[in-house]
Amino acid sequence: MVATDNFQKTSEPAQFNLAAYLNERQKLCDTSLDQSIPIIYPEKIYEAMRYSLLAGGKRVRPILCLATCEMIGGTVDMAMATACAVEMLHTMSLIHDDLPAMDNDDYRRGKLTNHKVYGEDIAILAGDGLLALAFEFVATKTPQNVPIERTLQVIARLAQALGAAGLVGGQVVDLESEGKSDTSLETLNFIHNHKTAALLEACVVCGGIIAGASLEDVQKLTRYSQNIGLAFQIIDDILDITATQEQLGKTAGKDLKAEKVTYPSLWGIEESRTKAKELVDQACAELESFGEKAVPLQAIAHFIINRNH
Ligand code: GRG
Repeated sequence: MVATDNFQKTSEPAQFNLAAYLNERQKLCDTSLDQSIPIIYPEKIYEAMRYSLLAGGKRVRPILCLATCEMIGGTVDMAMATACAVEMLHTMSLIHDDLPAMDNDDYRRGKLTNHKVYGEDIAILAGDGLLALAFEFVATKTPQNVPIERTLQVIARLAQALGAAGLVGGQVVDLESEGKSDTSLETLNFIHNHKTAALLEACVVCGGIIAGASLEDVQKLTRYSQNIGLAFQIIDDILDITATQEQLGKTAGKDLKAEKVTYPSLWGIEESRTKAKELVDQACAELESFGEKAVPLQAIAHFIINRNH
C-alpha cells in the first residue's frame, strides 16, 4: 500500500513512519498470500482464486490483525495464518459483491472483476474456494505456540463476522435498500456495521485473542474496531463521490447511480468527514491504556480517514 502523503493531516503520533510500516507489512502479507495457493489441478479454480487475492488491495485487514496481536504481546508469526484468512474472506466477499446478481461491477482493484475474466460460474466457485481455504488456513497453519482454545475462538469469531449476523446480513439489507430514498440512518448503520465493520472488528479482536487478550482488552479492541469500521465506510462513501475510477480501482459514482442512501447523502461531505474524524478520535482514545504499543493501531486509524483510495 502506498500510504497517502497527507496522512499527517490529522493528529496521529509523530515519529512513527506509517508509510514505511504499511509498505513493509503489505509486502509481508503479499508474500504469505502468494504462498497460500499453489496452482494444481484443476488449475482454473486456483488461478481464479489467486487472480483476485493477489490483485493488490490495501491489506488493511491483515495489517490490523498483525498489529493488534503485537500490541497485546504476541508475534507476527502467531497471527499470520489468521491475517491471510481475513484477506481471503474479504476477497471472496468482493468477488461475490461484484457479480451481476449483486453490485454488477466490471472493475475491482484496478483490474477486470473475477467474473469478467473467468465467467460467473468460476467466480462464484473462486469465492467459495477462498471461503473454505480461509478456515482451513487458520485451523492448520496457526503455530503451536498459540493455545488451541484461542484458535477455536478465532474460527468462531470469523464465521460469525461473515454469516447472516455479519457480512451476509448486511449485504441482504443493502440489496433491499437499493433505490429506496427513504432508507433511515438506523438502516444505513445496520448495513455498514454488518457489511464493513464486522470483518474489521474480527480482524482486530482475533489478533488480540491470538496474543491472549483479556476480556477487558477485547472490549477495548471491540470499541476501537467498531469506531474505525464506521469511519472506514463513511470515507468509502465520500470517495465514491470524490475519487476517480483510477484512484479507486473500481467504478466511481456507483452509489448515486444505484440511488443508494449514503452518509454523505444524509449529512453532506464535510459533516461526514467531521463524523469520521470524531469516530477515529474515539477509537484512538480506547487504546490509550496501551501507551506506546498502541501507536501503529492509532496511526492506521488515521490512515483510514486520510486515504484517497
Ligand atoms: C461473506 C459468505 C459471504 C458472502 C459475501 C457479497 C457479500 C456477502 C458481502 C459484501 C461485503 C462487502 C463487499 C463489503 C464492502 C466492504 C468494503 C468497504 C470494501 C472495500 O475495502 P478496501 O477499501 O478494499 O479495504 P481493498 O481492495 O483495498 O482491499
